[in-house]
Amino acid sequence: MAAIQKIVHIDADCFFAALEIRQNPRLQGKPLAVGGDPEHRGVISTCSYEARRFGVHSAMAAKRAKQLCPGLIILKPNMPLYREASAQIMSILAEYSESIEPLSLDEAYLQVQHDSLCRGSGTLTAQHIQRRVHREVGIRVSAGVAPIKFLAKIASDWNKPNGLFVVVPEQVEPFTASLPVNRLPGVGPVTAGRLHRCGLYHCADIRHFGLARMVAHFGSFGTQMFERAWGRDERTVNVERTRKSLSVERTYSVDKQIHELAASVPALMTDLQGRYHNIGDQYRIQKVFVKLKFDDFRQTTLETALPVSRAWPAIDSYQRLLVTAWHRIKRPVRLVGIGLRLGEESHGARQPIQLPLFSL
Ligand code: TTP
Ligand code: MG
Repeated sequence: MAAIQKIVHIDADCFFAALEIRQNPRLQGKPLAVGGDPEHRGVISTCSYEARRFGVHSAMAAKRAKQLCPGLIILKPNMPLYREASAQIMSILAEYSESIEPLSLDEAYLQVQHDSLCRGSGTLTAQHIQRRVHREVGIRVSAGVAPIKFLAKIASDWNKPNGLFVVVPEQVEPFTASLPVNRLPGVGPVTAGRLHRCGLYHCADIRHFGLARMVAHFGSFGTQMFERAWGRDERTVNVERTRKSLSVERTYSVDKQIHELAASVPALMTDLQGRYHNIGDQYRIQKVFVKLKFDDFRQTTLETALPVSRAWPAIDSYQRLLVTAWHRIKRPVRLVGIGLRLGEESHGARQPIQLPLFSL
């Protein structure tokens, strides 16, 4: 049997907003967001917990956020500030483990090692990191500890903000049994709705439903959900993680017709740009791609190289691809996705692309 792993997942609390408050403490306690201009179709990147009480959240149109919370202060993003803080956090993490997998500017997995500081205790490692980030970076991070990767990530979200939640090996089985299905990785509101329609609300229900029926209803993702529902996740902390693509997609409540596809692109591109910044935007964009899922659940993807001269794809490059892809099946569309295929770092010599620990 493989040795039990100890994995810590760290995720900063309202990262961009917390750094803005650190820079200007008078913002403390106020509903604050970082994002684009409400008058120019701007989108919220994140917001303080005070703003979240009004229903404001990431990826929401800034205009809508202002309607929900008229007193909302919206600041423009200051990426250099966020990158510097991210590098500081990652270098603190590096003191606690040699195996770190950064997922974005404010989030990483650590494999706890026996011979490291804190001598192999996941809980102590998490507590030390939380204290040090607060003291040295001036913001709070939440932490999750578990023997399994996806549970460590769920655990860091469990008691946010400034939370610490530990799932010990004996708790894996009962903890996952009672986990609501929308907590499983990759399960958004649409899949959660489909699971609920099958009578599946908690992971225990998925276990009883059985693998065969999960696959019949949800295809290969059904297998993954079934595995996770039993608390199984073979993945280890992946130090050499390379990012090859980045994408965003939307499932629409009413199917779209061909003439409506072009209008869906600007909002998707704003989301994509947010994510690209979030991974540190140090990757060169090599190709753009689109994905369409039709009302009969058939899907197609299509990609094309980005002209070398362009740093960021033009809206019409996605719009043209969508139309070409649509002509393959010619049916109403339930899901539109757009994405980037990423190449080596945009600055510096040719080398394998990694998420660098200290220069995110
Ligand atoms: P998250 O960790 O998802 O969010 P957060 O740190 O703001 O809040 P939480 O306390 O729930 O963890 O993302 C980290 C940063 O990435 C966030 O501060 C802003 C940026 N971001 C975007 O720009 N667009 C997005 O859609 C999301 C989700 C995040
Ligand atoms: Mg965060």
